[in-house]
Amino acid sequence: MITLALSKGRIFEETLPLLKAAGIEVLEDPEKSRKLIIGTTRPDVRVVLVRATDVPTYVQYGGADLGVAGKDVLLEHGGQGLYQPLDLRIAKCRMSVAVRDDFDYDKAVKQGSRLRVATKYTSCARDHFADKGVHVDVIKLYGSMELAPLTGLADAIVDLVSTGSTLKANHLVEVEHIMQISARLVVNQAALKVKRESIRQIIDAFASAIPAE
Ligand code: PRT
Ligand code: MG
Repeated sequence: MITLALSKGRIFEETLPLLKAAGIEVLEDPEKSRKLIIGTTRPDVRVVLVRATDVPTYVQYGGADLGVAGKDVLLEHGGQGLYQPLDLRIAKCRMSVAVRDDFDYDKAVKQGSRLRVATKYTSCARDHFADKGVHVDVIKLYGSMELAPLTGLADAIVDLVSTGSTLKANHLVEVEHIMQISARLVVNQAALKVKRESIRQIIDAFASAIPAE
């Protein structure tokens, strides 16, 4: 049996065409079903639905043989024990620094002010500001980062941006682009040895179906 870990929402939706290329179709719609384990048209392949941030953990410890996770999630997890053969170029966005539209970020940085930064991505945020030589207090949040600068909790946030409409709706502006994000295929290293043939076939089929840049 091959177990693939996916998260509901954009990762699941955007992985479907890649699965199809591997001859795999899921038998249930996770938005309608409450099942956490979904069968596929291949009796030897099943999908487990987990939180996006739990995908690397499931694959690392062998709860799943393969998984699809955003680069943001993998960087925060650390990637220990994971083989990352493919950038799938799906679920794309960018990781950015944003502030209130009335906050002078460049001035604050030039003055060497200590900045309060709220984010879910504490490790990426620390690395980014350390590289810039900017002193920061990083505040860990689990959601709705956009609210932090509006309430005075933080001067800036590090968050993912795709269309920019969430920032705009909350009177925030992007002031720095940290990195491009897309989802990666991750594989458990022990599973790759034991189930080499089946996993190779899936990796090769996914590779042939990755969307063009
Ligand atoms: O939502 P939930 O709390 O259940 O979990 P999650 O946010 O971890 O999962 P999900 O499905 O939202 O995201 C899974 C992966 O999709 C992330 O790890 C990213 O790699 C990738 N991805 C791509 C995104 C976005 N685009 C994205 N726009 N993840 C989140 N967003 C959010 C962003 O955080 C912000 O709140 O969308 C909002 C901004 O969108 P725009 O279009 O208004 O700019
Ligand atoms: Mg989300």
